Amino acid sequence: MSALLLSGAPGSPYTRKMVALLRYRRIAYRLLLSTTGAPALPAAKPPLLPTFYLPGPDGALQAVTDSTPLIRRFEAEFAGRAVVPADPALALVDALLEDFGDEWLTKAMFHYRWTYPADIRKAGEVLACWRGGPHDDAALAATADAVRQRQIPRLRYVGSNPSTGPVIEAGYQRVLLALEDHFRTHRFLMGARPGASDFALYGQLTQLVHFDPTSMALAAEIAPRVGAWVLMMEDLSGLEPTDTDWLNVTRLPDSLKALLRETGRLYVPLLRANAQALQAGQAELQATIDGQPWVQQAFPYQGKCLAWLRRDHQALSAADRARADAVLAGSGCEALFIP
Ligand SMILES: N[C@@H](CCC(=O)N[C@@H](CS)C(=O)NCC(=O)O)C(=O)O
Repeated sequence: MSALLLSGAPGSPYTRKMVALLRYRRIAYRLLLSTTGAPALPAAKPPLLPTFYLPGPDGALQAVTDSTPLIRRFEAEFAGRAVVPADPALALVDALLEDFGDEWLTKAMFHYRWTYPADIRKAGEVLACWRGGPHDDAALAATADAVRQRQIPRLRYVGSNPSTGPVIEAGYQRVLLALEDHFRTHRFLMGARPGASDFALYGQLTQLVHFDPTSMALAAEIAPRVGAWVLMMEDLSGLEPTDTDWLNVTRLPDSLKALLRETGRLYVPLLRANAQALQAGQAELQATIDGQPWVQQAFPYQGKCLAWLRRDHQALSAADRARADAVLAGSGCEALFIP
């Protein structure tokens, strides 16, 4: 098969997630940093990064987005070096943490980047450099301003505001500490080899831990192992994983359980309130997260995330589901599977 074609950007956590995954899986790829000059490529709807251009049933290229189902598609299409754990109960835990990384940790990324002056300044300029060709100073200043003016008002879509900011930041710090603790004894979230959740958290943390100054300074202070892990995740092409490298789901380390507790504490109430709002046809969801009122636009996409997780939980055999439920009990995540 010829190299997979995708477009993306270094400042896009989901692009970083997928490029690192392709490297680890030794799937040849070509990354387009810009699609200008490639007019033959179809456009993704909605236009999200990364976009993959994959042959459809008629052989013509189709624009495909959404890292989570793409990872499963590539698991089926390319053999070996799987990122979905072999044990279905552990695979559910991995999928849950993947979603927490993709959908919750991205709130921290967006919040830090577009809240603090130093972060706004840097992201405006650097993201602008990645748009189009080289910029002279005036063009860079103008593009940086346009990027900022587009992104800052979008803070409300992720639910970041002065009352939720402290909840987002305290959550980010606890996640860093749980990861730091985990990396005292394990190389990856899923054991001695990475799972889909490793790549999801990695994607967001490329930005939080190594790009945006405020969240980066915090990580440097309290989580050196996390900083090292992020840089290592970038290229795992030389790792030789074996079947026994996965964690044993019946003996999950407390550090991983701490991450599940964060998922239950922060993300699960959001997913449930979002599902209720969507069901009632309401444009806004209202939740209480960590004791704070949380109001944001309801997201059909996160309704889909919840449906995928419920489908995966439902698809487990009774014995596997019992093992998964035993691990999730008391984390707050069990509430996801109660309709
Ligand atoms: N669920 C998607 C999310 C992708 C996504 O949200 N990408 C961001 C950039 S990191 C994007 O393209 N946002 C649209 C925009 O900025 O206009 C995935 O997993 O790939």
